Amino acid sequence: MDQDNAIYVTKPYLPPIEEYVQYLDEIWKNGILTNNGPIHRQLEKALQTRFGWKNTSLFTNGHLALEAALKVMDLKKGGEIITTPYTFVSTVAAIVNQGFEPVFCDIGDNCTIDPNQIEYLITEKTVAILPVHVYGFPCDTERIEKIANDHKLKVLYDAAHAIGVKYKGEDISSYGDISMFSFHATKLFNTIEGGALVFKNAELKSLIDLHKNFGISGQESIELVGMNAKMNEFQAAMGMLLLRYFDFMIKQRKTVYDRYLHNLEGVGSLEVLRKNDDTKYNYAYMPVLFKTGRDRVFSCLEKENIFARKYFSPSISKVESYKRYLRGNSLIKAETAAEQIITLPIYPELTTTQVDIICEIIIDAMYEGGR
Ligand code: T4K
Repeated sequence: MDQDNAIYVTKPYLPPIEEYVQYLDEIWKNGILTNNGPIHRQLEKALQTRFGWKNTSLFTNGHLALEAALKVMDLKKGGEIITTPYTFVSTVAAIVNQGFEPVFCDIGDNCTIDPNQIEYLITEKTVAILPVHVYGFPCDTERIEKIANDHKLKVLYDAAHAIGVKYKGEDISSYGDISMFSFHATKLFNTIEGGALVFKNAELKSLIDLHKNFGISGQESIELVGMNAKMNEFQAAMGMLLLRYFDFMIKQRKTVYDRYLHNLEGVGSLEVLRKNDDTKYNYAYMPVLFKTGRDRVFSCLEKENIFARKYFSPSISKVESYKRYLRGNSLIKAETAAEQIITLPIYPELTTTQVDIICEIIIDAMYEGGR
């Protein structure tokens, strides 16, 4: 690939510009740019209808949505939250920023948190579990729910990657107390930046909405110490449009995903990570573990202007600022996966020819290293 045709790990799908301009016209007419405007309200409803989401609140990004969730869950400050180190740093930063202690639990199948390890980490200070449906692969939600019920813990799912995923016939948001979805430009469904909380308890709706708007409940009333985390109308307009294209985007991604599987399955010393059974997947990422030679493959791709990523490397347990939270339990699976992972390019416009070229480079790089 020459530089002009470089391929990145993702490329946002953009709707026809004329369709966005129609929304711009509407925004210009309304004169409302943000603060729970009409398009924001439309998108909240449209997402609920499309995905069967229960109570929903939109945010300007996924990270602030996570922080807001931690604020409203009525958790004892300073408490411990069991989470995974195999995630984007946002997950753990949210825990620390909100005054809790992250406790890292190793991963199991599909790089999601290992329920077998969770119970060993529970102490009298544990207040919640924050698992991540990493790459859109559902966690073992049933085991996690049982542990949470047995120990009276809350469950907040980081579902940043999991929009549109169904597990055992249910939308992924139906598991846990609250789920956070990210609509960042790099996600399969984007609102430029953006995110949402979806939650079981309807009473939380007004509290969450207060928190994301400084705690303001009226012109002269401020009910609590809040934040500013509202989605604006330009973001919401992008979301309304991309909802029209959601099925198309998934279909295109599936074609790319299937081509990778066809080309890479059975190639020695690599493992294409797969969804668990009972999952209707969204093809959010194309994660591959290279048991040997990961960095050689990565740099061979880079030389050809193919910019894959090592999501999620390093394991957060290896990051200096977070090492103080280590408890001495083994995180070997997370740390090994972080050293072996490459997330390959996947997005609707990627062609099967491009996938074939990427796979050829990968296989050649592996042969060079003697496989
Ligand atoms: N929890 C989890 C598990 C998450 O993965 C994330 C975010 C969050 C929480 C927090 O949600 P948000 O607050 O972000 O809504 C990216 C994203 O910024 C981040 O949203 C995402 N996870 C993370 C996995 O990936 P970077 O630093 O890798 O992004 P960047 O700018 O290097 O972009 C990657 C590639 O995408 C670029 O090489 C080119 C392409 N790209 C990127 C942008 C921004 C485009 O083609 N167009 C674009 O507009 O973090």
